[in-house]
Amino acid sequence: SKSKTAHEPCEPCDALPASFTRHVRYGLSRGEGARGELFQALALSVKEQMLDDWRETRIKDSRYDNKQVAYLSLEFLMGRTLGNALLNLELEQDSREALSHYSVSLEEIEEAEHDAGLGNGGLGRLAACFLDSCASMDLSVTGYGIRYEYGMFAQKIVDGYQVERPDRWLREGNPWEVRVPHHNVTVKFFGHTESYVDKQGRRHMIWVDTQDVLAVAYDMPVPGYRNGRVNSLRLWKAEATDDFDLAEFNQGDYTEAVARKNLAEQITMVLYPNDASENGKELRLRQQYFLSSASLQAILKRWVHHHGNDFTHFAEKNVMQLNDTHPSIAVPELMRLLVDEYGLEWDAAWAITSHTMAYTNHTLLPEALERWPVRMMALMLPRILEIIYEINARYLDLVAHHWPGDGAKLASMSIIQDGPDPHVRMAYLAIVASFSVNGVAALHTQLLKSGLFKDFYSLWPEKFNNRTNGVTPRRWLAHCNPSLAKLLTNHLGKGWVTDLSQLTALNALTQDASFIQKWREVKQANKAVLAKMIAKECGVEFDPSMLFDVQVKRIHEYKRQLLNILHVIHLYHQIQQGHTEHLVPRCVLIGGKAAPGYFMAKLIIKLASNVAHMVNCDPVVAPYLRFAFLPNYNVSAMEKICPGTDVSEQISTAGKEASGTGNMKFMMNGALTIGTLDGANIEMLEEVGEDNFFLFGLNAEQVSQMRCDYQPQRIIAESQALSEVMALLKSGHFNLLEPGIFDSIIASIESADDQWMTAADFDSYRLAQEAVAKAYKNPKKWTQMSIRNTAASGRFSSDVTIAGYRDDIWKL
Ligand code: DL6
Repeated sequence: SKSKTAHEPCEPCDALPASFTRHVRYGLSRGEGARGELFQALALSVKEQMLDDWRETRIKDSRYDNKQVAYLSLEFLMGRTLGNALLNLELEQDSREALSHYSVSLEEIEEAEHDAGLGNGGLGRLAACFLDSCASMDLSVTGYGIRYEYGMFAQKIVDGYQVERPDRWLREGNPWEVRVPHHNVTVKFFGHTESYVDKQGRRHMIWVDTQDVLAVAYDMPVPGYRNGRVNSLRLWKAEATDDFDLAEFNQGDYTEAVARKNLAEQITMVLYPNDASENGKELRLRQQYFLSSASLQAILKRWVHHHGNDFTHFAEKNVMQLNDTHPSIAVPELMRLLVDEYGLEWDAAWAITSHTMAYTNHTLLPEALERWPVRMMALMLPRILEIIYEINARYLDLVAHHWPGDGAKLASMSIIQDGPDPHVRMAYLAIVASFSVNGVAALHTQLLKSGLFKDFYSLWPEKFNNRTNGVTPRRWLAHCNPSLAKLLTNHLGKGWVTDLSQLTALNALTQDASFIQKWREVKQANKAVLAKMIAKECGVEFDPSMLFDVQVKRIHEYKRQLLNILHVIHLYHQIQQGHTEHLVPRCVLIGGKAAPGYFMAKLIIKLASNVAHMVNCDPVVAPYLRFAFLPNYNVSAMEKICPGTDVSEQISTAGKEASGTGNMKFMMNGALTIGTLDGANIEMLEEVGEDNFFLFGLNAEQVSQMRCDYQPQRIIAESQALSEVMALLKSGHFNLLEPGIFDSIIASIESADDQWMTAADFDSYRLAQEAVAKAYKNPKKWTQMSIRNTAASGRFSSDVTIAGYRDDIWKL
């Protein structure tokens, strides 16, 4: 990977141990090497090892005029970088050698790295997995995001309640990033538009009296797996422009100028912590435009640098993948840049825009589809709004042609949602402008086509396609589960790391007693590691001989952590009644963050905490059941959780979870899934077969049929188990000191309006859990099922997903 071209000689950099010693010598403030400082020194020396390849990657991509993909995303949930970088660069041994003079292990140093939590959950972590796959597959793909000062909040649990704490992840500095000021650009806000006529008689619009913000570029390296490619993640930070300050200073208004400076910097201050809807916050729209404008300006500048103002081949050489609607304001912004700044005619600009934009949808929840008030856009982005109106007018001509005389269709499909307070429908804008619209699992895409985007599908069927999500096997197997990785490599060779389909060869080993034994030993050791973490973080003893049953993800009603808690209550009740004969001792773990303003999700956390308290303090229950709520679930916690899990809970209401990616991480690490026919669970089931998956519940069609006449009270009355659980809940047993606090949870389960239909699936879930317990009683059979799950997980490598994007969307 260190091959250099003849005309680009590079000074060989120090080998890692020498470079580390140098960084330690000049970097340590406390002399004796605190872990955080040793981490900084190691990270800086690892980055140094990448610098040549990073530079060469950039040179190679521009020299061969490679088609470039810009992955535009408001979120990149990178987690820690060090361990993954050492794996990809094959620098683990060197790092251990470098650290050998200090009484600290590499693992301890890795723990000193703060998670880069620049995302909420699945969508942001998917972006991070994609970056790893793109680099590992030698693809010229750059991530563009925001360098939030505060990432995803840290969650504390106080008296059972979630409390949010700010996450100042940059406090100690970020050793991975490089500030690249020559790539800075300015982004316009507010002001107004004016028109003028040029010498040729052409009318133009200009956007004037704007308040400009400086977008400062920071690049993070993304090394491929042992292939010499180092791609970039470009993160933008907002700063005040000098001009901006100067005008105010000249008027002598010093304090106003400083305050304005802070206003500019607010744009990239904090990640919005809602995973479903952002409630129309002005700052959020500013973030979206800031990211989109800065990234597109940088891309166009690079183009002009190489090709001058000739955009004829721009669309052949560039793709912008929009990660959900969040960056879809990039559509009118690209039009603005091409028309207003580079002087293209509208039609030429539209041809380029509509051949470079591609949109990924990540949700079926209608409330998560972004809409922005027209009045807000008119003030903040006046020129952008004019362009959206123009795009809409032209597109509605097409709709009118397709559905002649159908005024209702025009209204329902319009990008502008009319009414007393009109809104811009961002998903529609993205669909209209994109050459590709994809869902993230087969069922999700099918539901987009038949439901949410039905009319668009009938207008442009060729745009719609499915790309089932995946996760990177580097981080989510090779790095996070080194003992399983070693076992796999010993039996299958190393090839699986970049070709996960090779894991199917494991099926031939399911009858090999010694292999089964080794597999079990690995799982047991991983469970011990997880148990240690639970003891430390939750103060609850998880016994590795018990079944580890885990649900970690954002807390949301549709994900139905509530169903899981009801089942725990059911087990608790059974044990207290002395019905223990069929029980398998079980440790249940739930973890995840609730959006700070999401009342029900926060109440579900409180219920989990209170139930856990009652379960764990009862000595009669202890031999059979333990229950913990893990605070502050994040990427690095998942790296310990998925290797040590026996059963993974993927129990969303069918038709609500777009795909899921946690489900794939667990499967790869040999956990069995208890799940509904939702999202990518369906494809996982197809791969592994019903004998190795605990399926339960209504399917999406049954859910929508039952919604018309949903009678949860009748369902509860007909189920003895659920009646008992509800009675216990209503008795106040879990909230003796806080009467009534769970009333809204009880009401939601009993309500005919319960969209998540928790009661409907309870009995089916309970029976599936009984099947889990029965299977776990047979260790050999269980282990064989575990091996088959890992064996069948190859399709869920993000390499496979990215191969699909590469061939069918990006056409690289
Ligand atoms: O596609 C990644 C991920 C899916 O696996 C999850 O099923 C889905 O819920 C998540 N979607 C979002 C969208 N949020 N909003 N808006 O996070 O995407």
